[in-house]
Amino acid sequence: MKLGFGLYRHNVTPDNLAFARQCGATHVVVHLVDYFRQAADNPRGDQPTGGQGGWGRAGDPDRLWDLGELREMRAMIEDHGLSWYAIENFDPAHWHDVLLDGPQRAAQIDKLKTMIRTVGAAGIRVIGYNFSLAGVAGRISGPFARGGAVGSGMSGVDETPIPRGMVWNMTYDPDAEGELELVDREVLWGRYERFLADVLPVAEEAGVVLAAHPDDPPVPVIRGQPRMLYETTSFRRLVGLNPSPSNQIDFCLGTVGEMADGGVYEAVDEQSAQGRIAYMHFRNIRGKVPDYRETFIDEGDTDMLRVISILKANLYDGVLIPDHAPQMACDAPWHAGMAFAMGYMTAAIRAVDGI
Ligand SMILES: [Mn+2]
Repeated sequence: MKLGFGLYRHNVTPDNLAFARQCGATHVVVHLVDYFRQAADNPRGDQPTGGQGGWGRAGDPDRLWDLGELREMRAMIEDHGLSWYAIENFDPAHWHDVLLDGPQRAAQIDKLKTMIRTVGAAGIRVIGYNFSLAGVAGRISGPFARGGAVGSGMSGVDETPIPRGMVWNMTYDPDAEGELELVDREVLWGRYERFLADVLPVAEEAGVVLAAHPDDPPVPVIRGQPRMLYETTSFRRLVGLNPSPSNQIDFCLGTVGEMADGGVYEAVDEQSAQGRIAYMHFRNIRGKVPDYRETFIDEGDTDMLRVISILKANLYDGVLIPDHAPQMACDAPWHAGMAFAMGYMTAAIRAVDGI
């Protein structure tokens, strides 16, 4: 298995790429959507929690990922001795009506197909995504990790309705009025199946894997809308929707660890045995939804070495990235938190995998 590092768009700088390599990463996962663009309550720090205003404004609906731009970023990544393994998340501006089954659905499916082909042409093998209406919602931030390190958590479920013009915690139409009407969970699964049927043939042709992130936080209903990937067995249904080899999982160990049913190891085993895990967010937590806390990687409920042992037994060859990590008390809280996680992961992989 491989050690990777996740970077938000504004964090893709020569210094941070050098830092990732110095931490032992060989691969990077890049979020191309700018989650920090226009949200006054989301300063460019670690990661937004997902308040009622979401993560701010979605991007430009007419500006798709561009091959030249991706090649330029790839060259910068490779200049630092790293490989670009995955892009994480589509911009709601590009696919809101796929999620909502709105009037622009067909045109947006075409946009997604174009971008999947572009990603394949740029030599990037994986796109992580979230098929979710509320997206990241209702998380809190506080001194939850050892020694009062600040991280994310959850304390009860946000029941505030999602305003129209917002989906997956970003606003694509600030002028829309009213609230999103309630969508039935089975209707949502139907939209998901249709999306996969539309884009997976193109992904296969382009040599690209689509990797689904589970609903974060994983509760059955949040902001009044149902979720799909909130149980440790939900991945089984997702994979069953479409057998394409490009239908895979961005296995967020933190999110799956938060799931109420407690089947985290079984899910890692089942999905890695079937070769369905494209990459893993390697993050630890304490507690379950709707009341959990993010911890340092070595102090949570999940036995991280047991997870690596399961992956090794199933010959997992994908990437592990730290996802996010508690901020440490020093002049560089984000860097220190990530370096701590990377050091732990390096040792854990070496101890179990022998590399
Ligand atoms: Mn995650």
